[in-house]
Amino acid sequence: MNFLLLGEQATGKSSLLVALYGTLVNQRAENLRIVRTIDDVEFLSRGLLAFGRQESVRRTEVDSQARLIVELARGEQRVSLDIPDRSGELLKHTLDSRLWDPDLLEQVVSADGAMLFLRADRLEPLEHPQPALIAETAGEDASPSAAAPAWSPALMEPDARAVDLLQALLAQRSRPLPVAVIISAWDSVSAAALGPREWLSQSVLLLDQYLTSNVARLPHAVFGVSAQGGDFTAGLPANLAGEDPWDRAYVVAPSGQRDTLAAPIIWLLDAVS
Ligand SMILES: Nc1nc2c(ncn2[C@@H]2O[C@H](COP(=O)(O)OP(=O)(O)OP(=O)(O)O)[C@@H](O)[C@H]2O)c(=O)[nH]1
Ligand SMILES: [Mg+2]
Repeated sequence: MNFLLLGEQATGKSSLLVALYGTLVNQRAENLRIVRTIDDVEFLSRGLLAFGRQESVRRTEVDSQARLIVELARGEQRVSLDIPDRSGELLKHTLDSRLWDPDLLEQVVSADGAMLFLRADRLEPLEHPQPALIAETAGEDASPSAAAPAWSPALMEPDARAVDLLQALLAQRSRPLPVAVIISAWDSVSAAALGPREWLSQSVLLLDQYLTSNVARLPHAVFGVSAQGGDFTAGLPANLAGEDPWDRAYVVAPSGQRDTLAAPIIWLLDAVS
């Protein structure tokens, strides 16, 4: 199975792969384990060491060819998994220039499923407008003229960019693409009690509506993911700091139940078969 990670810079793609690898290798996922690793997984082992020190993973370089290629056992079944970890900068460039990176295009056409990444702490709705915005719009010389930059795709809001991406992607495919929507840094969500789907419909409305109206071509499910288990910059609470990285990491499944990092992969495997 080829699964595609879709997300702009710093949306949590590599962090999820690292935590997923830790979960599988340490057999924390019920009924899913690694039989053998096929490619170099050093970047994942390094990531786990970083998580152990409460450090985030490094950003992925544009020319990186890192990928998770493993053979998994799911009960009696054997599944090969190939998940390239490309830099979010490549996707950003594709969206801004409206020209597919050839490598990315090949993956888009051949992928069996995808994970679409959005980072929760960047999308939480603002309770109050920011002072700078108020000043700009209420000021006497706040005419739309001089300071307004020319429109470009880079100025679109993250939810419009995500919809733009899915539209561009569907234009390249005739087959449906199952999508696990990953809300990363879920530990930073203030209204976590809402559950991932409800959070999406409140915080990323346009994407939520687009997914709903294209469910036949984009069967999907929404997961909250905390790959780090918390915010390293704020420091983890003592009870979490003493745990192994694969025990800190968690997923909130579409049902609202806490689950392991393997849950989005299991959903994708089911959606594809
Ligand atoms: N609070 C919190 N922050 C997280 C979590 N996972 C990732 N982050 C933050 O998100 C940043 C980016 O994560 P990465 O996994 O490197 O993101 P990426 O999508 O691989 O980014 P590129 O390699 O640039 O494409 C990290 O440096 C952390 O600051 C999490 O579980 N919780
Ligand atoms: Mg990365």
